[in-house]
Amino acid sequence: MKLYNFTLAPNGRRVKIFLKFKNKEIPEQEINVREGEQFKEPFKSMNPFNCVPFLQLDDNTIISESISICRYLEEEHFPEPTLFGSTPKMRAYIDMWNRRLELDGYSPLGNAIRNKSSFFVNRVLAGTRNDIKQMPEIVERGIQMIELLFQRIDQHLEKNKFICGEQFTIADITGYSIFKSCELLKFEIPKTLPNTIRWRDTLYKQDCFDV
Ligand SMILES: N[C@@H](CCC(=O)N[C@@H](CS)C(=O)NCC(=O)O)C(=O)O
Repeated sequence: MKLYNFTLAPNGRRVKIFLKFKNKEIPEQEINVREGEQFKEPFKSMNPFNCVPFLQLDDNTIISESISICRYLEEEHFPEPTLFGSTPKMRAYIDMWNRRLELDGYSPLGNAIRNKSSFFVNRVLAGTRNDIKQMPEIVERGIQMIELLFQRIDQHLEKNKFICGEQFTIADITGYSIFKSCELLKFEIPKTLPNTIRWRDTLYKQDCFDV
């Protein structure tokens, strides 16, 4: 198998963090998505969504989506230590938190960044080059959504070291990506949400994020 990735891509970093946590390496090939290499062959036929990361299996199956790649790698190759949970209850609980964080935080922030920075003019949607306009309302909505998410999780974090309890999980990798997106947007976590700040600080000390 081979992982197609780009060092500076936040979603690619999620797979790199996963591998670092597992202390594993797999064959990789860099695709420079800033220079549009993903739109050239053979990459564009391999992944019509024109994004990284994606994993090519030995039978040529392509798995894109960073979390799906991590899930496959854990289930097929690197089961321990688990990041997705080892019981049906924990798998559902971790998946629930990961989806909440992605849908209510990471995706809205990603859209906010792509609608704000001049770097993303003509590339507002990942994997496209076109004249879709940047919209300030999407930036504003991203900030509103992250404020709401942080307000909703702060009390839960009072009794939980990581988002799913004592155990570091894939949902914490998504949480870390949320905090890095907040930095890019220069959004500061309100001081009234001390448990969210403590979670961020705990995550920032984990070795696996040094990739
Ligand atoms: N939901 C996908 C998102 C993939 C994605 O947005 N990748 C970005 C890099 S972080 C990309 O390839 N962008 C190419 C572009 O902007 O044209 C995942 O989690 O893997």
